Amino acid sequence: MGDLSSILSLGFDESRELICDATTVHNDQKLQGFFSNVGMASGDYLNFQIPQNLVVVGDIHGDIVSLEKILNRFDWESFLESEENLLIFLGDYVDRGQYSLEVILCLCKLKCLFPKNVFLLRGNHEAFHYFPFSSFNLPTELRSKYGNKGNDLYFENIIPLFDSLYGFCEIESFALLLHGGLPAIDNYNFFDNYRFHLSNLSTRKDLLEEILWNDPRELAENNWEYSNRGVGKYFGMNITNLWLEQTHCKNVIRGHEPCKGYKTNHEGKITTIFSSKQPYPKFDSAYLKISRDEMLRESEKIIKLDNFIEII
Ligand SMILES: [Mn+2]
Repeated sequence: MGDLSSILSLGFDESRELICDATTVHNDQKLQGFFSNVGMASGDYLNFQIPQNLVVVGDIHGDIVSLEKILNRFDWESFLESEENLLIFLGDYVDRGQYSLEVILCLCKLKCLFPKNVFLLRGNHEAFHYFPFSSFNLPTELRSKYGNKGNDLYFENIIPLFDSLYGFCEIESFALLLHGGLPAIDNYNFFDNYRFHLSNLSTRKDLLEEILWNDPRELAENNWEYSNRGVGKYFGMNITNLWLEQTHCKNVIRGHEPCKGYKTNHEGKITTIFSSKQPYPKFDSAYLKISRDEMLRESEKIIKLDNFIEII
């Protein structure tokens, strides 16, 4: 894993320093508002023009082995040398798997090495203090590794890192990227100013809950239904069509649901990518890689993204 394997031998203080450094990079980017020639950040919202190449990685859930395989498969070091290439992670880095801290450190290292082309979105597992649920095991992992210091690391350093993650990404005229799903908007006025709303997710708990927790479903009648998860909603194709029409995008790319590497919903407009294997032996780990030419193909309104998924 080149430089990245060094994170496996980091001591407590060095680990904390790396997490703080990545948090600072995020917060500086959000404050400055603009950061590269292919895109910009405004608070929690990222906006890009179509990059030269795009790689998207779904839920990792503490599976450092799958993460390493994926990074090696697309040769991360040469890929990230060009600032025209983007690497976007869809959230849910921690819990369930055994190596949550190592995954966090690896992603922090990537962000610090390549701040302009590595972007980390927030998953529901990175928002525990907003939406608590019972299967959360990262604090336990940290306590068993470092005792009380592990607790401090979680509350003093990891929670601020999670709060610094981006919430929503738009690649103009191509795709909307987010962890869970599209909020079930019923007021069209929302779209007059949707970028502003999405840039302030930390003060819009209603939107944040849906973005982190929603799932697409093939609903026959309703626009949306309550989710069995107890948080968030199931959203139907009407919601997907509304968002895509209003934003002039063709695809939605999200994670959040375990699957055999990927699945599609809503006539192929939504692609789910899942990149964790160790905690989910029945499922597969995959990532998406697509080039600028492929993203630009105008002839088809919906680009079938399953052609660009690699299962590892
Ligand atoms: Mn999730």
